[in-house]
Amino acid sequence: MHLDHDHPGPGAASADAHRPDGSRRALRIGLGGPVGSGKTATVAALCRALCEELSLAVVTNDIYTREDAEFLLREAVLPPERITAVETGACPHTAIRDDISANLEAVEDLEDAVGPLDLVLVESGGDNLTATFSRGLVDSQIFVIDVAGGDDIPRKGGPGVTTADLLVVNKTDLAPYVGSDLARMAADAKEQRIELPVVFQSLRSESGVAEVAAWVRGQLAAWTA
Ligand SMILES: Nc1nc2c(ncn2[C@@H]2O[C@H](COP(=O)(O)OP(=O)(O)OP(=O)(O)O)[C@@H](O)[C@H]2O)c(=O)[nH]1
Ligand SMILES: [Mg+2]
Repeated sequence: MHLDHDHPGPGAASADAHRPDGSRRALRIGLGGPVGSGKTATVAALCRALCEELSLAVVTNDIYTREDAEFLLREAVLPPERITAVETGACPHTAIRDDISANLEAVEDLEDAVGPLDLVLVESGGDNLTATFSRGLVDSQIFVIDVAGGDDIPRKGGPGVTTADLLVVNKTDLAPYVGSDLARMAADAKEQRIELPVVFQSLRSESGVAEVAAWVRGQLAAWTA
């Protein structure tokens, strides 16, 4: 059991940056956030945006199924051997924060099987605003919320909104239909996060995941520097 409720902030590396053979392991980025906010869709778009330039793999977490992994396999965003599902069987945050052993094993097995890898994306099962990843599992984390979940979510705060290395406010295309005030969401997010970055995106728009992909490239540059 690995207990880690301590989040030292962006750029803080998790333990063991090297593999047993001394080579640098892949950068691990976690994606968390409420149910249905667009985590899997963001993972899929990131794979499509980055797979030509990077060696990458994905670990998904679902409570009782492998649906997110099956979606990514159906969409063929990566070759099948680069996508692994962890069935958590309990609250999603347990597997990404409290007992990270199944996820660590999945990440390490992927590196052994298809490595060397530059990047592993770990998607948490959809959870509430308090869910964050252990720094023993991921090096940085993206918290994905969406405009349809209510434009008061950034104001409500919680560790995902306030401490994630990147906050993504997804589905901006839906804002006019659900009456969400994007300017208010941006102001509230700024107040909660001060200097930490926030990206507003619509995966239905032409620019799609481009800004998040650029952020990932920046994280990777810092990791390999
Ligand atoms: N309109 C719109 N729909 C989106 C966008 N991003 C994702 N969706 C849709 O939102 C739904 C949920 O997306 P997912 O990516 O499955 O959400 P998730 O956060 O992975 O969900 P869980 O893993 O079940 O918590 C899907 O029908 C997506 O196609 C977006 O930017 N705009
Ligand atoms: Mg998902």
